[in-house]
This record gives sequence, C-alpha cells and structure tokens, in this order.
Amino acid sequence: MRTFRWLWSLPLLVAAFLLANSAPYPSASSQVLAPDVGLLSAHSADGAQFVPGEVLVKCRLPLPPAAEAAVLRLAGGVVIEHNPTLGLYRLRLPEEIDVQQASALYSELPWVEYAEPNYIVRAAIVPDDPFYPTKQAWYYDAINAPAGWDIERGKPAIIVAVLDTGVQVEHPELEAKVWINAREVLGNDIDDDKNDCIDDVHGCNFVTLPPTSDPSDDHGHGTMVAGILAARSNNDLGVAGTAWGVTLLPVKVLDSVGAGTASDVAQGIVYAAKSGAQIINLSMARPSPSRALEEAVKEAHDVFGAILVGASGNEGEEGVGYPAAYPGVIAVSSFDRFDPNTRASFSNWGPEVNVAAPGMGVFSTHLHGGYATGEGTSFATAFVSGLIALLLSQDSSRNDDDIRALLRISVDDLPDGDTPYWDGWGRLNMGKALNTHAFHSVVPGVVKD
Ligand SMILES: [Ca+2]
Ligand SMILES: [Ca+2]
Ligand SMILES: [Ca+2]
Ligand SMILES: [Ca+2]
Repeated sequence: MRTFRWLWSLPLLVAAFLLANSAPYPSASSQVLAPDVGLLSAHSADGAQFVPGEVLVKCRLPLPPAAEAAVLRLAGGVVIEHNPTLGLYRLRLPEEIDVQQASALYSELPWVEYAEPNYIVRAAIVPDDPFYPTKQAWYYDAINAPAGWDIERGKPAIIVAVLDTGVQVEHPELEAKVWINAREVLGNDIDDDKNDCIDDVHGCNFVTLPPTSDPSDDHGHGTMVAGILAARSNNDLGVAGTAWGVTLLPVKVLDSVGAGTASDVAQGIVYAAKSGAQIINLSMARPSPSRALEEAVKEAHDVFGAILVGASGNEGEEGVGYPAAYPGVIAVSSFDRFDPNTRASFSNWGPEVNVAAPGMGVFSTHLHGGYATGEGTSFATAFVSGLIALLLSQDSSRNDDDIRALLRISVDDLPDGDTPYWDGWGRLNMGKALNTHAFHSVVPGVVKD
C-alpha cells in the first residue's frame, strides 16, 4: 500500500503542488461515469459497506477550480462524477490506495469540508421466512419494521419475560431463543439464585402450587406472544418476530384456559425482574385494579428498573385494563387491519394508553411446532415489547423514561375520532424509533407522563 501522509502533513508542499498543477477537473457537463461496480463492496471497521476504490469529497468554497482539481488529484484520484448542487466529487482512487485511509487524509486538508468512502445504502431488509410475505408483511410494513431491522435486530443479552400461558420452548422457531438460567444448580431442590423458583432452568410456572420449573404452554396464547416477540427470523422457516436476536424468559401465570390470579401474576412479575428480565410483557388485562398487582409492578419498575408493557384490553370500550393502566406499565392498544389509521373495534381506549400496535390477523408460532392467527391487544403488546428490546439492544443503559421518550417522538399520531386517546402517542414506527440515537442524551426529562 502506498503511503502519502508526508505530502499532506506539510502544507507548504501542498501549496507548491497546487501551483504546479492547474489543469481543470472535468466539468459537470462532461462528467465521466464509471462502469457500474455491481455487487462489489468492502467493509469498514464498523461493518458498513462501501464501493472499493471510491471516495466522496466535498471541498470548501470558495476555492479556484484549478486548486480544487489539484486537491482532488492528491491521492491519485480521478473525478468520475461531480454534483454541483451538493458540491460533491466522486473519486476513483488507484487500486493500491486504501479507501478509508485516503478518506481520513482528504478530511485533514483545510480545503476539504469532508471526505468519506462511498457507502452502500441498501433497501430495508425483508426477512425470508415463508409466511412473511403472505401473512405478516402488511402489519410489519404498517409499523415500519424493515427499516428498523436494518438498524438493529436484537442482542441475546436483552431478556424479555413473557408472562402468559407459558411457552412451547421446543418450538423450532423458539427453542434457540429461550433463557437458560446459569445461576441455578439443577436438581438440588434449592433455589440457588433466590429468584423464588426452585431449579428453574427455562423459566417458571406459578399456576401450580407450589411453583414448578416447567413453563410449558397448555393453551397457545403465550407461544404466539413469544413468536411475535422473538421468533427465529430470516431463517427461511415459518414466521419473523419483532426482535430477532433477544432472549425469551417464559413465566407461566395463566392457565390452560388463559386465566390467572392476581397473586400468580404478581409473583411472576417479581420473579421475572429478579431473574434479570429488562422487559416484562404482560399480554393480559382485567377491568379492575388489584393491590397485589400494583405492588408487584412498583417493585419491578422502581426497584429493579424493569420496563413493563401491558394490553389495554379487548372489550372495545372506554377504560384501560390492569395492569396496563398502572403508571409503571406502558399500555398498548391495537389499530385496525383494514385501515391502520383507525382503532381495532375490540381495542379499549382511555388516557392511560401510550401507543398503538398491530393486533388483528397477527400470525405467529403456536403449539406443537405450528402456527396460528390471533387477534387482540395481547398481540399488539408483544410488538411494543419487541421494539423496546431492540432499543435496549442498541443501548442497554436506556431506562423506562428514555424508552417512553423515544417512543413518543417516533410514533405516527393517528386521528382520535370519537374515542379520545385510543392510540396514545400514536402508532409504533420501528424504523424511526431505532433511528433516534442522537436524541438519547437530550430527551430524558423532557417527556414525562
Ligand atoms: Ca431459582
Ligand atoms: Ca437449584
Ligand atoms: Ca422464522
Ligand atoms: Ca391520536
């Protein structure tokens, strides 16, 4: 690799070079377009792809054309395109010149505003799961999911607890995603990690008395929620989930008919928080409050810093159900399949609603390794937990306030019609939410319920 730093670190030599080289660069009207580089690409240190041998350079104005041409030729670059509106030059460098090094050195020149490799921009990723185009694309498009997946697909360190009817942990789309409790010694009949469940390896079952370490699903609801959250995705099989790479913690608190008690749910919430779940998905609702539930929410939220997400309820009436209605829980409603700007007819509304997500015709994993379609704010809730899991994968230091602020500034506000607050801040927009890193240091504190 040729080195040329010496030339640029000496401004006098550069000036001499400029004086000696006054041939003009090709004008905009005579620009030479390079042959299409097709799929050729290289990767920068941060993984971004760029076109080999090409650098984009913007010169500061004003600079005499001859001087500008000389600057551009410094690394042996040939102008292959010039956009006068942007003031941008696309240069082809000799093969032996390193593109990133050349960009850095061009950037050091006082006449250059910036220089960078010619990065490749790709269309938002569409997963190859066979049910995606036929069953799932409409709702993932409605929440701008593919643009989000371009940015973040989820990290295994982020644990989402699924408080539900259990999870079919051996489902081929879920088994690789299920939490493994490394802090528990198995088979010694002792709760080694003191999370209130003995010998728990893949979660816990609080429906039985006493609790057992088997969180298997005997209903199907929890397996569907788990799949929406984090089914294995882009694996040429079944469905795509929202947060492809995160970890699921199954906590069975609802029985084989989908019902549960406040005491079981309360215990499950605290178990999830103690086990390290940063997000607790509560795809359930009851019309009236419960002190036990409220205390458990407070404990998980205030003491453990967990982010809780709950369903607004499926009665199609005013009044958000519990636990979603508690201030410590992000409450989720559902928009309509046929008009994603309007409320799904079953979705409860009220001032406690925070955000709207897909809840009609949702297709996900089901019992016996199968798949099924479901409807309800339960399923909408799982999309929101999934997006939050991606936001924490981006930056695990984000807390509940940060997440609420990010959701609030990124959603698409929908018309309220005659059901005020039905969509809360608005409809989930994954691409926008995941593209707001820059706001992290400024928004917290600005937005608070
Ligand atoms: Ca334990
Ligand atoms: Ca044990
Ligand atoms: Ca899949
Ligand atoms: Ca609205």
